[in-house]
Amino acid sequence: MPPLVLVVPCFNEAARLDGARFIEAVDRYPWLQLLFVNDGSTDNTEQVLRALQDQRATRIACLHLARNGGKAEAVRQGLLQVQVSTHEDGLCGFWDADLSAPLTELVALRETLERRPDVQWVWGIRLRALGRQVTRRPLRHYLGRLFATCSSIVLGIDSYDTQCGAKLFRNSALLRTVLAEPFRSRWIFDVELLTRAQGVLAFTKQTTLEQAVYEQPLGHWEHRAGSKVRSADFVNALRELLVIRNARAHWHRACD
Ligand SMILES: Nc1nc2c(ncn2[C@@H]2O[C@H](COP(=O)(O)OP(=O)(O)O)[C@@H](O)[C@H]2O)c(=O)[nH]1
Ligand SMILES: [Mg+2]
Repeated sequence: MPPLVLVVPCFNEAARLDGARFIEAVDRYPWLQLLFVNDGSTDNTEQVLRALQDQRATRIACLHLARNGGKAEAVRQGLLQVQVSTHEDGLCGFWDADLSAPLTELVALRETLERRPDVQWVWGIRLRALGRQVTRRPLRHYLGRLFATCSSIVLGIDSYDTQCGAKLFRNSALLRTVLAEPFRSRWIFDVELLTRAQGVLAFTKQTTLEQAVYEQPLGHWEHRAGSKVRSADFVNALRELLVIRNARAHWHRACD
């Protein structure tokens, strides 16, 4: 069972962070380690995370960033730290701190990586369908569908749901390469990850993005209050699609 280090970005999460659920997960899954990235929080997040770390010091680590740089950079810093400190055969990922996706969802996502050696990344998606418990606010759901359509038109990548905060990766050269530079987008770095990976894979010619990335519907997702994302950020997200499209040529050239 390869170890899995899960990066959990936290910006002012002191009131929302449910420490007991994280402790329960590390106790239940011997392969799981947590790396919380405190992204320059101005509330008590640092103290809350230190108390959590003290409870399971060998399984829970924290990275405290001095200044708030946004989720994209916090996740990048966390995943980069995992790359230097863990084994090449290992797994990593990132997960939203509010546990909209419960940590029990890790089992099925991880199982796909074990069963499918050809797959590099397994990304959770929020597919509303019978037999699944996916509860979202209608506005967020429909904006999400619209965004996926726009993203597919602008970038030609047919992802169903790039913005779900439940994603796993292999610790491979592909991941290290796409993390090498800071993201240009603040809101939709997940789309930028796919675009960068597309460039790297086109260069190495070993596989395609469609083969390397597997979108897997979650069994359970539940809307949590206290989101820092506003509906108005939808416009920012659309603008960033164009930024990513412009940067794509630069990135693909850098891979050549
Ligand atoms: N590092 C960092 N994380 C953030 C920031 N804003 C949000 N997050 C984290 O991103 C995750 C998802 O945030 P949330 O507000 O629930 O967004 P939503 O679920 O997409 O509505 C949580 O783990 C947050 O702590 C930020 O400025 N910096
Ligand atoms: Mg959330």
